[in-house]
Amino acid sequence: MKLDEFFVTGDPIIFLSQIAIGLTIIGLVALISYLKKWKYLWQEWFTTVDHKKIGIMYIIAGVLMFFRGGVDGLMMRAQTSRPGLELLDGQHYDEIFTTHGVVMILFMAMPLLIGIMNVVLPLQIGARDVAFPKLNALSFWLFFGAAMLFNISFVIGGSPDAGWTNYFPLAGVEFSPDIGNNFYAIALQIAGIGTLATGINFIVTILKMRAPGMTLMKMPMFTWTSLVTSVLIVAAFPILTIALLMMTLDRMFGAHFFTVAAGGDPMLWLNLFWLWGHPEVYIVVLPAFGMYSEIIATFSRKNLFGYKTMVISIVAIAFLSMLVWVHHFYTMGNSAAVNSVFSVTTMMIAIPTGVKIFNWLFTMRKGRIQFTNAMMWSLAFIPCFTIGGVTGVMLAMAAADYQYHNTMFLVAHFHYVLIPGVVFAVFAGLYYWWPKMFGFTLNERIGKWHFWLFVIGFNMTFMPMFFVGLDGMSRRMYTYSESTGWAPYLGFSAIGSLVLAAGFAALVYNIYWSFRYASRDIGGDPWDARTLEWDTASPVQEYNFAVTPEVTELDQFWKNKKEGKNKLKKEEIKDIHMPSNSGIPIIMSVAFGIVGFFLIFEWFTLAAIFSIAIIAGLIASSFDYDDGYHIPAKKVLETERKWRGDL
Ligand code: HEM
Ligand SMILES: [Cu+2]
Repeated sequence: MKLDEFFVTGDPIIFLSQIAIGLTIIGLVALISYLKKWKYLWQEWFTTVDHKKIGIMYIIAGVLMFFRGGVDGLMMRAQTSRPGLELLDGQHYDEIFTTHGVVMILFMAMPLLIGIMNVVLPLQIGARDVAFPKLNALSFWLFFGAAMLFNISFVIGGSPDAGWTNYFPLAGVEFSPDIGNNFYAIALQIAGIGTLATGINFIVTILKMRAPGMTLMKMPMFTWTSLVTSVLIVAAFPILTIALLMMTLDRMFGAHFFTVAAGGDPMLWLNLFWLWGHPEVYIVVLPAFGMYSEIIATFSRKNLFGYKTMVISIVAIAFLSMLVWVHHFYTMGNSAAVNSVFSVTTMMIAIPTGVKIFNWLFTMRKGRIQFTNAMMWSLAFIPCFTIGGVTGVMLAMAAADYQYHNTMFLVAHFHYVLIPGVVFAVFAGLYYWWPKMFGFTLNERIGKWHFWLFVIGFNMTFMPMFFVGLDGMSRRMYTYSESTGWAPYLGFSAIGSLVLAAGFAALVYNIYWSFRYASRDIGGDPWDARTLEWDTASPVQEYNFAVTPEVTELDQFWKNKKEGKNKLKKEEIKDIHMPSNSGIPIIMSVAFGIVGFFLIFEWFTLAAIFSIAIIAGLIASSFDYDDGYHIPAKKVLETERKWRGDL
C-alpha cells in the first residue's frame, strides 16, 4: 500500500485538518508532560472505576464529538447556502453527511446521555456505584476507542460515504470499494459492544442496588427512563451487532448476505438496520424524558403529575418502538396491508407521548415556576418537540410518505425530534446536575445567552427545511440551481446555523467562566430538589452516601427536608468498601482499537496477532482477585462533617 493511499491527500481542508490534528496531539502530549500530569491522569481518570468520573469522561468526549458533528453540519449548511457553490464536491459532501449522522447519534447523543446516567443513576437510587464498576470503565473505553477510530477516517484511509444508514448495495464493495465503509462496520461494532455492556450493567444496577424501601413504583422518573432505555439497548443492540457482522463478512470476506446477484437481499439490511435503528432513537429520547420530568417537578415546586401514567407511557413507547421499523421504507415495495399495519403502530406512539406532554404541563399548572436555565431548556423542549412529533405523524401516513420520503422535510422532522429531545435535554441536565459533578453551578446569565442563541438558531436552521422539503428538495443534495427558488430558504438556514453555533460557543464560554469564577459555596442541594442525589455533597464524595438512605415513598429526600429528618447519625457511619482502580479496561480498549484498525485496512494477519492481546486481557481480568479497599469510618465522618457542618 502506498503512503498516499494511507493518508487522505488532495483536499486542502483535510490537509489543514491533518496538520491541526498532528499539532494538537503533539501540543497535548507536551503540555501534559510539562505539567507532569501523566501520573495524575492515569491514577485519577484513565484507570478509574468510579461511576461519577466515568460519567464526566463520557460527557467531555460527547461534547467534543458534538463539536465535530456540528462542524460537519455547518459545512453542509455552508455548501448549500447559495446555489451552485463548490466549497465541497459531491464526494466530500457525501462523506460529511455520513460522518455527521453517525457521530451525532452514536458518538454524541449516546455518550452524553450515558454519561449523565452514569453520574446520576447510582446517586438517585441511593447506591455506592453501578453493579459492575470495572465493566463500566470498559464500556467507556470501548466507546472512546471506537469514537477515535471512526474519527480518524477522514484523515487516514478515507471517510465512509454511504449515509449513516449505510444501505446496500451502495455500501457494499461493488459500489464503495474504498475502505471508508469498513470504518463504519468496525467502529460501530466496538462502540456497540460497550453500549450493550452498559445496558446490562444499568439494568442490574437498578434492579439490584436500590436503597431499602425503594420499590419500582417509588423510583424517580429518570431512573425509570434509564431502566427502560437499558432494556431497549439489550433488546436492540444485538441486532446491530449481527447486522454489522454480516456487513463485515460481505465487505471483507466475500460473503453475499446483502447482494442480489449472489442470492442475498439488500432488504435484509434495511430490516435489520431499522429494527435496531428505530428503537435507537427512543434509546436516546427516553432518558431525556426522564431528565425533563425531574427538572420540571423541581422547578415547579410540585411532584410530578401522573407518575403512574408516566411510567406506563414510557413502557408503552418502548414496546411500540420495536414494532414500527418498516415506516423507514414504505416506498420500497411492501404491500398496502403491510404499510397500513406499520402506519398504525407508528401513529399509536403519539398517544403515550401526548400523555407525557400533558403530564408535564399539568405538573407546571399552579406551580411556583422558577425560570432557571435547566427549566428554560425544558420549557423550550415542549413546543419544539411537538413540532417534531406532529410532522412525524404526517410522515407516518404511508400514502403521504410517498411524497415526503427522502426529502428535506424528513431532515427537518428528525432534527426537530432529536435536538429538543436529546440536545436540549443534555443542556438542561448539565445545568441541573453540574453542581453534583463539579461543586459549582454554571453561570445563569451567560446561560441565557446560550439558551436564546441556540433555540433561535435551531429554529432558523431547521424550519426552512420543512418548506424546501415540501417543495421537492431531496435530502443529501449537495447543490442545486437558482431556478429551484430554494436559495433564500437555504441561505436563511445557513445563517441560522451560525446563530446555533454561537449558542454552543456561549456554553463553552460559560463552562470556562464558571470554572474560574463561580462560587464554590453552594451546599449539597442548590436547587432545593426532590430526589436522593441531592442528599450528597457537591461535588459528591467518592463513596456517595455515608449511610445508605431508607426510602418509604416517592421524593423521599423532599419529604425528609420538609420534616427536618435529613440528619446523619454518627453511630451509623461504618467503614466503606470501595472497588480498586484497574488499568485493564483502557488497555483492552487500545487492543480493540488496534485490531479494529487492522481489520479496517484488511490486514488480517496483524489483526489476528493483536486479537491475542484482547484474549490475554480477558484472561488477566479473570485472575484479578483484587477485592478493593476500605475507607475507614473515621475518615468518612471527617468528610461528612466538613460539608454538613454538624455531626
Ligand atoms: C449542530 C446543528 C446541526 C446541523 C447544522 C445539522 C445539519 C444537518 C444537515 C444539513 C443534514 C442533511 C444532510 C443532507 O441530507 O444533505 C443533516 C443530516 C443528519 N443529521 Fe444533522 N445537524 C445538526 C445536528 C444534529 C443532531 C444533534 C443530530 C442527532 C442527534 C443530527 C443527526 C443527523 C442525522 C442522523 C442526519 C442524516 C445523515 C444522513 O443522511 O445519513 N444532526 N444534519
Ligand atoms: Cu423510525
